[in-house]
Amino acid sequence: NRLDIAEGAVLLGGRALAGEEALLAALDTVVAGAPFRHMVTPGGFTMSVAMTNCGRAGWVTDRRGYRYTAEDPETGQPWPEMPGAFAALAHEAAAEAGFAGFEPDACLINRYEPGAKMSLHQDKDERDFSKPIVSVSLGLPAIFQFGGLSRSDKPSKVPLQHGDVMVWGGPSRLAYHGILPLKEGQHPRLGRNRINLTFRKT
Ligand code: MD5
Ligand code: FE
Repeated sequence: NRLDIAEGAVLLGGRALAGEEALLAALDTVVAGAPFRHMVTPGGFTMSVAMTNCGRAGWVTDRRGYRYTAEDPETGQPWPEMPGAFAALAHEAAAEAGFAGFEPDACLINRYEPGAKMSLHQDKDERDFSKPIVSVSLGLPAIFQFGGLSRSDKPSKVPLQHGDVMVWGGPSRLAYHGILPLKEGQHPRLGRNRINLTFRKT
């Protein structure tokens, strides 16, 4: 169940379903060590998406800017280790999409409740854009906006469901993208939440 969305952008529909319980158990362990929090943008806005991280590096934002840190600023402790089930899924999905040898050092975990959104942006805080980004959708469905390399390119809409895995590499690595405000709903396993695991090599 593979859909090519654009050059380098591959949707592996339902790819995370077989390992879902292991992923959710690992997620609970990560969140116990590094709870979700609403970070503040450099412009002073509190994000509607709650975030945490695991792996050697974690993505953070505050009034000083966006960056990767080795420690959770809330606890002063290293981010929780990347669970084996996370790393294996990211590695396998990347290989299936044509990006062999992907070893992410960062996993940003986004939690969307109904109404939460992510405005159109590019992911540019990493050093090596030849590495893909792997993203895993869990819980409530969302509508992903997939744009072009210019902010003004009109984005297309891609529905993302529980268990879908997307790989963004090649020319799609720097495409503008976002998530439309989440619709109200109840997911049997995750309630009123959408969780997205975003794997990156920083
Ligand atoms: C999400 N998160 O669903 C998305 C999944 C973020 C973010 O955008 O920055 O946390 S990652 C989607 C993505 C990453 C890199 C490139 C592209 C999409 N793309 O080219 O469309 O919470
Ligand atoms: Fe992004």
